[in-house]
Amino acid sequence: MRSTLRFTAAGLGAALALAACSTGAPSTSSSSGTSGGNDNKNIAFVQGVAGDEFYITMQCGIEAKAKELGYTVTTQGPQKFDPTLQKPIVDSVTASKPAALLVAPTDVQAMQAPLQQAAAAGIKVVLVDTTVNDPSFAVSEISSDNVGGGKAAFEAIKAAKPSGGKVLVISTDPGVSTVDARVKGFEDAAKADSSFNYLGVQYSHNDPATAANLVSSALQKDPDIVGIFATNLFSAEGSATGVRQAGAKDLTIVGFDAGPNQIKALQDGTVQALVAQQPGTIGTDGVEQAVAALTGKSVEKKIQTGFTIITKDNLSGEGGQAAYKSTC
Ligand code: T6T
Repeated sequence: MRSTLRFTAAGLGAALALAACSTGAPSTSSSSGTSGGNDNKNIAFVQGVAGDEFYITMQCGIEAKAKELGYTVTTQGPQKFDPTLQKPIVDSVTASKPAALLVAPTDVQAMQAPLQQAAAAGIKVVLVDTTVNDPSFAVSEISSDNVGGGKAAFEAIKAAKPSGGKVLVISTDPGVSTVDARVKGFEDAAKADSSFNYLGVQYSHNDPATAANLVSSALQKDPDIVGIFATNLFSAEGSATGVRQAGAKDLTIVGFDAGPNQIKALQDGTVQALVAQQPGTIGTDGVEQAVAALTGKSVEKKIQTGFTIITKDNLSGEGGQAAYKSTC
């Protein structure tokens, strides 16, 4: 396994002490280049959900690398992060027989069979971001160090609240490999530190309004919560709204992902730190591995990408550079 893990946390301690390209419709990018001996130059990208800046940034990386290597990309994503909506998209992609499929499965179990069928049809399947229970059919898997990111999120809360207290996690749904791993990294670290009281995880179904309500109710029950870890973009957006609505001032929110709304919440001071992934790199690595498999070159079975902790302190430098794109 190649590990491209890069963890940059410049300025974290100081800052914490203070405190489309994509729609449901397929979009196609083409290139006039050529590569290899195979005539089929079509790569399909199926996002976890359309309109999510994490996947839009990944799409930008995929399109750029595909163009360089002489491939055409068609991107589609379900309107919700939901396997019942993603499965028909995958089934129709399989029927259209692209050379390769880059896909972020929305559930470890429900997407197993449809993706296995894609691979059985001769399509080179690369899992980008999320995975399934048995990924052995995939030529490669590329994702962030999600357990490490969850642990880093706990450390960020601890840096802001060194005397400890109650901490809560807001996630999307159980069965999503990435966010489950982030919860685990956070939970293990929180439970290992006796000055913190881990209140557990609540699920927002990837809906910011639900996340906001969960946070409001949690703060009514436990007004002394000192930290919230929101495991992805929409959980973080909703958690920030919930904290704002509750008027809670002395609370640290650390969110995974760095879309424009998260950056704004950081600038406003509602959120104190963001764990930014490298979705563009996941995309370019994904295309490289797919093309390696298609051209008979050696493939890396597993690639782990790193993350950057963004705070107000590094926003004008490497933090700002790690922010996600809304368009390519
Ligand atoms: O956090 C990313 C992604 O890694 C996760 O699998 C699902 O949520 C995001 O797309 C952000 O919304």
